[in-house]
Amino acid sequence: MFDKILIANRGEIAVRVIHACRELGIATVSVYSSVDKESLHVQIADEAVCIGPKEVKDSYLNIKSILAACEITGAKAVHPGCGFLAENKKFAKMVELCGMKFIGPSEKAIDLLGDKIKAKKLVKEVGVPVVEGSDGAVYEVQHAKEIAKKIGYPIIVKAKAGGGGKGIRIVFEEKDLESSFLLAQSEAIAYFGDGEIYIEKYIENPRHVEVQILADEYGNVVYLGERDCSVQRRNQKLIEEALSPAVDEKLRKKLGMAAVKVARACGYYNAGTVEFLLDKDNNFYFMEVNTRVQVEHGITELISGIDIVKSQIKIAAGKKLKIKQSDLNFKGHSIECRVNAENPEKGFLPSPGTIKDLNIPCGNGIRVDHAIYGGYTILPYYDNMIAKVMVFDNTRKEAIAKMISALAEFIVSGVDTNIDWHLKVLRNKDFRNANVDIGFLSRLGY
Ligand code: MV4
Repeated sequence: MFDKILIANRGEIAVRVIHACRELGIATVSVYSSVDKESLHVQIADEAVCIGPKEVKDSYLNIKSILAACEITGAKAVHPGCGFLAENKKFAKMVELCGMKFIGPSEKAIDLLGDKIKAKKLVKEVGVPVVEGSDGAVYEVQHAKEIAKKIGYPIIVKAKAGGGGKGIRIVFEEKDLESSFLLAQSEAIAYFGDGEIYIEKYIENPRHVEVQILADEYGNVVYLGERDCSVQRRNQKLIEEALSPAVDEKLRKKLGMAAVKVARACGYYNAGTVEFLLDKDNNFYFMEVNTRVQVEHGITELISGIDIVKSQIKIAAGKKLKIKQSDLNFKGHSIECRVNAENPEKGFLPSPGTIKDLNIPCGNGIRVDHAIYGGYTILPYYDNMIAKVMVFDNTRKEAIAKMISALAEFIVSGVDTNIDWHLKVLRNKDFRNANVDIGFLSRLGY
């Protein structure tokens, strides 16, 4: 096992990784930007190294500086958390070239799965359902029109290097295709430096259902059930649940086996998430693989009893998965609400500032992952998510009641938060009836 791990991230995920390391008896190194010294991940780590100024490109995305911090402290492995460098193949490669272990999948798997066209082709070859569309990249508007005519509108135009919803455009009629195609292309160049585009039939009002997997370096793969992340606004997830209320035992097994097949097809190891769309008739389609631990991993931990972050570390240390699929059973229902420092009445305007009064909910079946404390200043330079409130209970109905009870006790003064907004959504009739899809919040005007 590693004796020291450097965590190349900040906020609640860095704190989460530090906890896992501590439980495994591993020393921890935090990194921080010059304005981030007061952050919780810096305070609780065994050591901390400043890696640059406030701008993320010069600190949390500064590969050279992070590798230097590893060298100085003698860290044996790097956990990238989520976001920042977590899905950066160059970073994964550099960490390993410097003689350390990257806690995540191989550079090769990150590379393959980062190319959505390659990933889709491979997944299709192994017999996992994908959405009908172009056969690879489309370079000309005229070609796009021909494909769209064949598969029928609406269609969706996507960036090969995309993911998480950037560089995508939905097109309902041919007259809008040209402008959408060109917009997606220029957005893709701007965001990813790669303008390659592909086309799919647009699946209307689907659910976003994603399967958590764990795989070791010896070909053992298990799935930990799915999460339903349909309650999202402009590609930002706000409420997630595990398991999905739309998935029954039979479908769960099919989704799980499909996710495992995808992992095997690309020689995947460590933790990963295979994302699917689920249409009204419960047909599922592969979308993409997230090659990192995700923000919402905690709700899967609650229903499966598996510590995903500790598993990641053990896998990276070369240990075999101890669990088999037949050992796993998923129990109860869990929900997560992402609490952000923002004002929903002002278009979800971020609300950085200093926290004064603070009461974090607690109690039976309540878990709050966060990186805040009274007197802490939420900085305007980084993510405004301040806490993930997770609840676990026997049924979905009880979990919703528990979440309402927990959030009502969550007091944060000094900054605006979306806590009351969450309480409103939790009381919404469609949400309570699990009648949601990815358009749910936009239909409510959010
Ligand atoms: C789609 C889709 C509907 N039909 N593809 C692409 C990346 C991702 N993670 C979600 N993506 C989607 N792909 C087809 N063929 C719907 C989504 C989608 C979405 C699209 C636009 C705005 C918000 C969205 C939220 C979830 C899923």
